[in-house]
Amino acid sequence: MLTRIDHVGIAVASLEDTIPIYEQAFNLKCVHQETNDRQGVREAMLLVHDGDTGGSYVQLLEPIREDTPVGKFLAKRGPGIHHIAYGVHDIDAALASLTVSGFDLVNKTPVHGTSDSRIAFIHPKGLGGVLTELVEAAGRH
Ligand code: CMX
Ligand code: CO
Repeated sequence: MLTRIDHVGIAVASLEDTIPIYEQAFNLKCVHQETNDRQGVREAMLLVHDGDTGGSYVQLLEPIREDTPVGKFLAKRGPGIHHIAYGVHDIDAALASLTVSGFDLVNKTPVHGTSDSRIAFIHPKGLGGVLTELVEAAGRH
């Protein structure tokens, strides 16, 4: 079902401050930035590896308001790893399978993600305390 690690999502207070640190530390390039109002974030994607099934990235996340998942996370825990995201070929099939298996889906149907991907979150409680995102890249369905 999973094709790759698509990204590791990291909650930060400031994209401007953190992007150069990651670029310098690992010689990464920030290849994309966007604001996702529904998710309540400004995000930056730093490419780690461009593979056959799509890219792997570090995703830096800055909240656009306090009452958002990343805003609440930062206030409670401070900066750090917020979620892991796996690539899938068919997110509808993946969600159907997880539903049958009884997992607690935050998104029962896919929502809009980075670069017009389709994404869905699975609650951390059922997955060892790790908030998990599935990503179907644009144009792959
Ligand atoms: N990782 C692990 N556990 C987390 C967590 C995270 N990122 N965020 C919250 N939790 C835990 C809390 O520690 C808390 O646990 P306890 O009950 O044991 O204390 C519990 O979940 C509830 O915490 P909360 O602060 O009250 O958070 P909410 O229930 O309001 O929301 C969640 C939690 C997962 C439903 C919410 O964060 C969510 O909907 N996330 C999906 C959307 C998202 O994260 N968007 C931003 C990223 C966008 C992108 O990647 O594109
Ligand atoms: Co993400």
